Amino acid sequence: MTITITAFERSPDKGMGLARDTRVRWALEEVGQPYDVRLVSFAALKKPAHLKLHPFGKIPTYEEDELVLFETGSIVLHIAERHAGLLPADANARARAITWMFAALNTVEPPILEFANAKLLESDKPWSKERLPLVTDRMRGPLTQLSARLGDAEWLDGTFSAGDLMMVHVLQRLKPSGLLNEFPSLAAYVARGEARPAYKRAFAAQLAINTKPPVR
Ligand SMILES: N[C@@H](CCC(=O)N[C@@H](CS)C(=O)NCC(=O)O)C(=O)O
Repeated sequence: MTITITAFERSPDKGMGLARDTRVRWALEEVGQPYDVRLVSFAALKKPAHLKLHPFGKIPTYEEDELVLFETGSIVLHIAERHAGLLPADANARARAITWMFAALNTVEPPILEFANAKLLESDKPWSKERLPLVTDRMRGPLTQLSARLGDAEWLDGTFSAGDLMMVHVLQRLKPSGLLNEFPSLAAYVARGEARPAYKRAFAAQLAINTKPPVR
């Protein structure tokens, strides 16, 4: 079985690990599956060859022999279902871990992305000063609730799972703003995720690409 994923040739975050290929790399590292990476330029993302793999022209994609997947939720779930290490054996615990994956992607990530976009892409707009507090408050709600649910636990539901992997990666996007520090238990949770050897390998692999001098 050969696994190939796609990643940015040059990530806008310069290798901070926020690009979503990091989630997929992390999942593959957790389950011990080797993989190849095909680097894609921004221009190539929207060209027919890439659109055949990803209808929305984004990274990452996942190819495993004949199978082609896009959407990190689907890719990480596929990896977790086929290899031991990311989902518990007990059926109910497994369903709960998958629920946390969906919670990360459907409930927590959207307001974080809205906040990040408001800061990064809209700060020059005349309405930005008024909008940013609204967007920030919309994000604080789910973060407060997530922090309350996590409490002092190490992971969201017992042992580390694909649900934690997804949640930690989603929360990492808050780090540059400093906002994660408003929620010390979430900041510690993210730090625990980042301390995992599999995460460190995934992070180092994407950093190496993003710090390589450009080919002239
Ligand atoms: N929901 C998708 C989002 C994928 C996504 O937005 N990828 C970004 C990189 S992290 C991208 O390719 N952006 C470039 C673009 O949209 O042109 C997933 O989870 O896979």
